[in-house]
Amino acid sequence: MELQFVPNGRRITLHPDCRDVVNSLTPWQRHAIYHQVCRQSFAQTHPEAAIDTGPLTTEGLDVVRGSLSAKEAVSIADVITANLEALGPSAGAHGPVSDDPTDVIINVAQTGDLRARLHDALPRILSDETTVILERYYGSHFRIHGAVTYRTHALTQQVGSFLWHRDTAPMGQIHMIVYLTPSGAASGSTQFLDLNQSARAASLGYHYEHLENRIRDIETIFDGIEEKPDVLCPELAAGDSVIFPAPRVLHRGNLPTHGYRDTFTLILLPSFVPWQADIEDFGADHIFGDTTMRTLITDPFQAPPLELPAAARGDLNITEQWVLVGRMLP
Ligand SMILES: O=C(O)CCC(=O)C(=O)O
Ligand SMILES: [Fe+2]
Repeated sequence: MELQFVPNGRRITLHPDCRDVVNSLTPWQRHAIYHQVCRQSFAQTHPEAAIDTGPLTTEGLDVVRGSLSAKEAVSIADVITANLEALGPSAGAHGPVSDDPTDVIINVAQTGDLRARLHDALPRILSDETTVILERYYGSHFRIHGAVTYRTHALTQQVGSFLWHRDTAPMGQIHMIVYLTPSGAASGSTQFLDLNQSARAASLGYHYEHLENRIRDIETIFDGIEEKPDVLCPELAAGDSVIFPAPRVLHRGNLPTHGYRDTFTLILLPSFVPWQADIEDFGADHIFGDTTMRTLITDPFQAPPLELPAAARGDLNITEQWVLVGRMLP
């Protein structure tokens, strides 16, 4: 069945007769079809748009220097400290809230002054230069699904996102991590394998590992073969960003060895309209509030995408080869 759409202001809505068909697709297909519709529309409205050969497309990683000035980044980190201090001595301003390694990340509430500062910074983070990088990669507009602010403290044991993984998400998902404190060997960082080597690891059986199967040392996956992993770990100043398709490339965080690391991560998805349109029409609560990060079980044809009812979510076991090998589209 050919999918039908109806115009809805500056957006499109799925024709009600097609709802059942879309609900019967796997979540990856549902998001990919939406992305393809966005690409077709963007190609018509932006006939001059370049075909991308940038690092985000070829390697699955790009770095933007000075998304924020160092001064602005550090002053936002100071607001994080003040907010956590105001919550009391065990809120994580100056140390992990417990010895449990899963507590090493402090998920900072993006409220009050902090929310105002982050909201105000969005146009600088998603500058014209960065928008070009993202639109070229997507071949479409993009939207901010949500944002998270983390403070991470030094701890010897590393779990979760600090072990090699790919995120189970729509294949069009991008994470843009703005470092509010510098990244480096002692101050915390993020490591990557590029698209080719992530696909190679997938062919060797390592891709969307559950938490209990994730490893810290990616060399072991490449043990039996000649190719060796070339781990990429960009050094970033406070205010620099790293952009990567989190479901497509293997990555892991590195905790600082002392002090803390502060990051502000935007979770981006393809869109029919520019990111600003969602904020104009729907506000920013869905970005800074307590949004679900379970982006896969959202309906991209709704704006902003809301979580689907359980019955409409589909099977979350990955059987699709294009997903396993990390392609953006089928
Ligand atoms: O904290 C980090 O450096 C890793 C973050 C991560 O895994 C992600 O953004 O998907
Ligand atoms: Fe991740």
